[in-house]
Amino acid sequence: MWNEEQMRLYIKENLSEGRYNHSLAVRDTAEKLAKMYSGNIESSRIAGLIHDCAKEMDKKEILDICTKAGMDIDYVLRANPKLLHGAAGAIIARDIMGVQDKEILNAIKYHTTGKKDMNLIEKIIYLADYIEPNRNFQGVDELREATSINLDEALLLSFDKTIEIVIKRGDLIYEKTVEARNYIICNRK
Ligand code: DGI
Ligand code: FE
Ligand code: FE
Repeated sequence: MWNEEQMRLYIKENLSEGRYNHSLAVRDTAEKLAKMYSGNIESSRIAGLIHDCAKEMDKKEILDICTKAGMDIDYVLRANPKLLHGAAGAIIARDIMGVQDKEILNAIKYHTTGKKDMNLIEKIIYLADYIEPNRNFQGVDELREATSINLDEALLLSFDKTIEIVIKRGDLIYEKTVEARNYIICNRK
């Protein structure tokens, strides 16, 4: 597997300056959350650093990579190939960077949509992506506060916010985003 420095250079080469800085901020935020919730610090840093490594590839390239890797692409994904930048990123992490750790790969794969029954590192990366210090949408401070209290409640707020945004845009909602939200409500203590 590449070391962190090689990964950092890859994303510096392949992403705009803004998204490169976002990636470093997600790495650092993921590390903080891993410390706060007793997650794996090294894995969280790596997944945070490279989660968006495929974000600036064009749609056709993203679809190509995912198709070649044997994923099936439903009508929502076909209409919104950018939803697959996490899946494509996980394939790049595996095939180019030599990452074999399933936890890291899945945290990258599901960082945009979430999924039902997420594990700790998947939650950490999803939320770190949402709340890193450069983010400044309305409600982000509430989300930061929620993240420091309860990961599941913070995730629920994030899914609700994402779904609202997608509806306002008139876009399709991906089933995994809905399942991610419903799962938390059904499994609340
Ligand atoms: O890659 P980032 O910009 O850092 O963040 P991200 O990977 O969370 O991507 C955010 C985008 O993903 C945002 O534009 C909303 C979109 N998204 C998330 N869930 C869905 C969705 N878009 C659609 N159409 N449907 C979804 O279910
Ligand atoms: Fe992303
Ligand atoms: Fe991101």
